[in-house]
Amino acid sequence: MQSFSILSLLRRAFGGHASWQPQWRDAAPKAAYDAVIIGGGGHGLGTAYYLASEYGMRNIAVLERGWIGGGNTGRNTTIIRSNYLFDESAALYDHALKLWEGLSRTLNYNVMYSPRGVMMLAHNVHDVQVFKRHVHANRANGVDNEWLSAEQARAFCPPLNISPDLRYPVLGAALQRRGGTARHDAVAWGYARAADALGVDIVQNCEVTGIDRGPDGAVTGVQTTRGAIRAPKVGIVAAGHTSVVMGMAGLRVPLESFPLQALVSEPVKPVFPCVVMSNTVHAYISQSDKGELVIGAGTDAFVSYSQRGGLHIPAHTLDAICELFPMFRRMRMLRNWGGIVDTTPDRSPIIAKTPVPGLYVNCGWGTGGFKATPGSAHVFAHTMAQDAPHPINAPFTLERFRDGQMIDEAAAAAVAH
Ligand code: FAD
Ligand code: PYC
Repeated sequence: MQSFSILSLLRRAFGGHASWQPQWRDAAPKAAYDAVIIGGGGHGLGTAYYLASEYGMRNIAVLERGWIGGGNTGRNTTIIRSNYLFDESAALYDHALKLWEGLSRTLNYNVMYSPRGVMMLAHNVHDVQVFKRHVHANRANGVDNEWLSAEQARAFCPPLNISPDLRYPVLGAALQRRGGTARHDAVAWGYARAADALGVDIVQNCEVTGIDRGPDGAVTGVQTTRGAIRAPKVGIVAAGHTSVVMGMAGLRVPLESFPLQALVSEPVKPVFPCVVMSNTVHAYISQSDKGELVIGAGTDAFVSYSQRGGLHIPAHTLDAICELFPMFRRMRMLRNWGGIVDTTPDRSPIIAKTPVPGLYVNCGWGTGGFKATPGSAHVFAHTMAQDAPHPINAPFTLERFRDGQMIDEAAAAAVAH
């Protein structure tokens, strides 16, 4: 009888590699492509996947200066929802939510999308009014959202403390039942594997250091730490560093980069059934499938490219968590980290052509782009392939900051800035 070691069983199960991470060709870059994407996060890899799968563009590459998913995609608290206020945003984020619903099947890779419900707590009259306004606006757009009393909120999330004695008592909550979480790095891996299978080159450890333009001003390619690459189309999807990369083409963007932090606890048995967010006391929390409580904080008050952030921010967040969920007071926190988020003045993204022919940009997701990953990638692929925006991203231009056509989603961002 044949015997198997655990390692050989894992190798058989995971295609020859004793790892949960799927394998793709870690390609060396070619000298020329039909298009390159700068940035191997979920948005960049997803864009490459849709360019290949929906537009037949297979001679393309994703250039990542570190490792794929090592940016904000692998650092976020994975909250997915589409309860934004304005019509333009509802269309964009709900497009993404619908794609999340079938993404594991589309990619043939389990991204662990879990629509467990996202509940946003109201702690004062202003919160109640704002959230009710969101509930009504969302429903008018066909996006699910409902108002709960404090008692209904606790029935939905039993660990929640609704005592009127709290410094910021819970007065009610807005609940989007289709909202939830997904496994962040699986999203990068799933898109990478599926794009690779269609012939896309994924090049890690390849930093873009320059953008080349021809005599007519149009893009002709990029300079990288692994040599020059020619390409008539270049997509910038480099969250946290968009201003730096756009600067290589001589363009300025209305973005500020801030550290945003998160932390996880020691793993415990399933105890927390949903996602809860509170902008007023400032905390948001869910439980991962590994059992860790996943907790997020606000941005630091100063701009920075540091992937760390000030210590007082997570400390303040833990105060808020302990007041709202007293049963977590004795838990230990395991680790915390930061990511760099690019924030626009109206807290909405830019997904657009730029004034430089052949150069496209997808940026400005601030604290909230994970939820948008499939939708953003899908419409950005359309924009790059057709050299024209998809109707869904048509309002998310660079020019709106010049023309005043803002889409102000500061309240829906739900993270303290
Ligand atoms: P990234 O994953 O950051 O990918 C960009 C990539 O570009 C990086 O890998 C980087 O290395 C690469 N790059 C940069 N410069 C270059 C260059 N010159 N050459 C080559 N490559 C380059 N959003 C939500 O919706 N829900 C949440 O719960 C949530 N929580 C968050 C919590 C934290 C702590 C943080 C930091 C963010 C959170 N976000 C959340 C926001 C979300 O993570 C981001 O908006 C989203 O992941 C951005 O994805 P991306 O693919 O655009 O960027
Ligand atoms: O956009 O839902 C969100 C979010 C939660 C935490 C950080 N961003």
